Amino acid sequence: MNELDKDGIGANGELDLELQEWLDSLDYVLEQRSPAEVQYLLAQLQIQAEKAGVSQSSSVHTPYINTIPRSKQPPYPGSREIERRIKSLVRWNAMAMVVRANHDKAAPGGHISTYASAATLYEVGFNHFFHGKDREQGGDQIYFQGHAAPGIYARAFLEGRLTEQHLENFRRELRPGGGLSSYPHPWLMPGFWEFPTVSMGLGPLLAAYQARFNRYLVDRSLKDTGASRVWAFLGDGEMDEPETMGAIALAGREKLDNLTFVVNCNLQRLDGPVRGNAKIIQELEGIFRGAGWKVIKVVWGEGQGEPGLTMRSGQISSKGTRTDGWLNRAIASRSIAQ
Ligand SMILES: Cc1ncc(C[n+]2csc(CCOP(=O)(O)OP(=O)(O)O)c2C)c(N)n1
Repeated sequence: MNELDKDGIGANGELDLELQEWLDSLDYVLEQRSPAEVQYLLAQLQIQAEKAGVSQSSSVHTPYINTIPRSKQPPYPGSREIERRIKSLVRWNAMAMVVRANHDKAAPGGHISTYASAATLYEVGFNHFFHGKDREQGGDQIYFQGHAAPGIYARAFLEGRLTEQHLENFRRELRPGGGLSSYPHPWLMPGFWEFPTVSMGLGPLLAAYQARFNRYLVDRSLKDTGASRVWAFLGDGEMDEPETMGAIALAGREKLDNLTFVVNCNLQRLDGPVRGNAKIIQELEGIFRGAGWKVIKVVWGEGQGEPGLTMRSGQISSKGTRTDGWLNRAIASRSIAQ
């Protein structure tokens, strides 16, 4: 070995030359072979090194980039333009509803940044992933992030399922003529919400148990829930709750491949920023992967800071033995201020 730098790596160009040869070989097999074959070759290299005493500690983290590279992104299966316009209308109405409610002297409050930063995630879910109850085998079950309720109401308004009166009575559901509950709860709005969320940690835990119960129904031949997927939309602050951590461990242990968590990492929680200067996406990836989940990271998108939401259901809900996590970077929390 030549002159060494402080990490024990050759400081002159010889190692770079060696590295280039390895990279060229890798490029060659990447072109010629399938991803599984490349994985096999890399694993063999690692085994060979381990046998020689060169240990490569395994990591639950992958590089801080999108999991699905641009070259592997399929064409978007819809109209980005129309969908973006609908999303903007929904987000505007959600904001108007909350702001108007707070002009009332009762000032009932309401959140808007949660939905503002997660609007694209929900639209992609509604337009491309969620299955309704009219589907054979019952459709999907969705745990909406409680503080995102204004956006879900605003969307239902555009669909004609809620009236202006409902929106005017946001957070005052007992008013004459009806209104909307602050948060999702089937007791408060039986025809609208399927599950209660909002006490942070409740959604992920209920979702994991729901997914496990769905498996139980199949295993006992009580009901065919095989095609149902359970979704939970969560904030990065909510990931701190002990219930959330328990849910991740339970789902991994039980190999619940019918469960997807979508975590909107907008870096804020009511009482302050999430994790100061750390990379929350990386931290969460480690927790999920460590518990046996499959993680898809969406760190950036193609333009204007929008995430690259071009995943096919085949990728996000692939029938492996693992559960899905979908980590998304903050995209639009700024919109409330504009
Ligand atoms: C158990 C519990 N503790 C405290 C709160 C009060 N609270 C409401 S929203 C929130 C922060 C949510 O942050 P995050 O999960 O990151 O969601 P975001 O709104 O940023 O998308 C807190 C602490 C709560 N809802 N539940």
